[in-house]
Amino acid sequence: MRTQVGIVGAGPAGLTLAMLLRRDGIDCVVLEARDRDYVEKRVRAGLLEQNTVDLLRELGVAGRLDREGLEHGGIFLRHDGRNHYIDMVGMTGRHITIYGQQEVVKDLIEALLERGGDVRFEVSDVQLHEIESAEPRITFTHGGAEHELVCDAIAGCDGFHGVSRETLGEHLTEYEYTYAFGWLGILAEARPATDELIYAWHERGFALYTMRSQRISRLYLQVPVDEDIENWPDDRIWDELGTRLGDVNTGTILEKGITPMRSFVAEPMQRGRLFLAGDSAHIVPPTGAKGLNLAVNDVRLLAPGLTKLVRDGHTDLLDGYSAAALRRVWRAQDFSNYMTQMLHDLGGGPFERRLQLARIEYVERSEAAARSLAENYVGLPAEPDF
Ligand code: RFL
Ligand code: PHB
Repeated sequence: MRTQVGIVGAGPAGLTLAMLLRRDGIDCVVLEARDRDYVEKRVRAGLLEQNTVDLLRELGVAGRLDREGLEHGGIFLRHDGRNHYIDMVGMTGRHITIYGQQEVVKDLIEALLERGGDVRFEVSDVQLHEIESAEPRITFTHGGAEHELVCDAIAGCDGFHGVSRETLGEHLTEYEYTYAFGWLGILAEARPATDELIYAWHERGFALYTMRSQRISRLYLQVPVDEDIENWPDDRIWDELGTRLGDVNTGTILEKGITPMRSFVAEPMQRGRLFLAGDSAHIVPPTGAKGLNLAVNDVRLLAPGLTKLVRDGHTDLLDGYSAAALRRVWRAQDFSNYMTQMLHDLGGGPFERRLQLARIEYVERSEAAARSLAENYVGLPAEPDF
């Protein structure tokens, strides 16, 4: 088999890239390890930056997002039993939108297939070969048979546990920071008791109140990284959320799980004809809500370079891909780390906790501090402006 761009992974990065390339008339094949149903139901992120929403609109896949997405103007910071509103639209003119990542994925898959896109689900044994040549290849198993896909370039959009980063091995420099805590997240059939997200500092640890619709709430609790979900029957979860967040509407818990927190960057995000995008190259802790947005930004930068390579063999745009993408990745790393360090119990004792409160109060009192948080949270303008 032959295609112009082989894309490994049908998450937000791989699917958005496929849409961008198809718009330019470039052939691509998306190879995904999981089945379609699994990919469309995987509950993860929910917060889209204005840049992300704008790109999905530009691609003509935002019909349902525009109808069902919840547009937000800011967030509440909570501590000592009080909520303080940060008016982000007022300070930046930009919105954020709540719309589940799995809904984005569903919409992208539907649009891609409708437009004649080629997505193969349930592939296994994916291996990348000769990435430094002009004809890199992907071998994989699908439907019980072995296949080979010859490409002009490969996009490694296969997430943190994929094979693409592994293929680059010793050529990468990896930066990593792990945290002693994770997030216990639930999805619940309950009307959100707040109209804006609440990020809560509490002496028992961080909590976040977010939502998916007028009927579905999503809530998170900071827990130790090695915590067993078995220790958290539903009643305990609701009690703890009530303690940390104040007014919480309870309901049936539809899903629960614990996610470890990690900061990670692999550099450079390219070698030869293999280009990494999204979680395969970087992970941020979810406190800044940046992961999916970074994945989409990567492919927004990558697509024009791939198009130029395929059309006229020039690599000049691609040569600058990693540096351009990493600029935003490191900005987001810093912001996500700042939000995480400000709001979680880091285990450093009372002095550290008082410093955190001083930092939060600074954001509440100083417009300069609030504006800095706001412009990072809603997403800095898309390259090349930033
Ligand atoms: P994905 O979504 O992991 O997709 C990678 C795809 O590749 C497939 N795959 C393979 N396919 C073929 N062969 C292989 N060998 C393969 N290995 C893996 C996988 O099955 C998968 O389908 O990566 P992508 O596209 O880079 O997207 C990144 C985002 O998923 C991620 O950054 C966000 O979910 C992070 N995140 C958040 N991001 C935000 O922007 N806003 C948020 O509010 C937000 N909240 C969150 C989050 C992540 C969370 N968890 C569970 C990690 C909240 C949580 C709790
Ligand atoms: C979510 O809605 O799942 C969400 C929102 C904001 C975050 C993290 C997760 O910072």
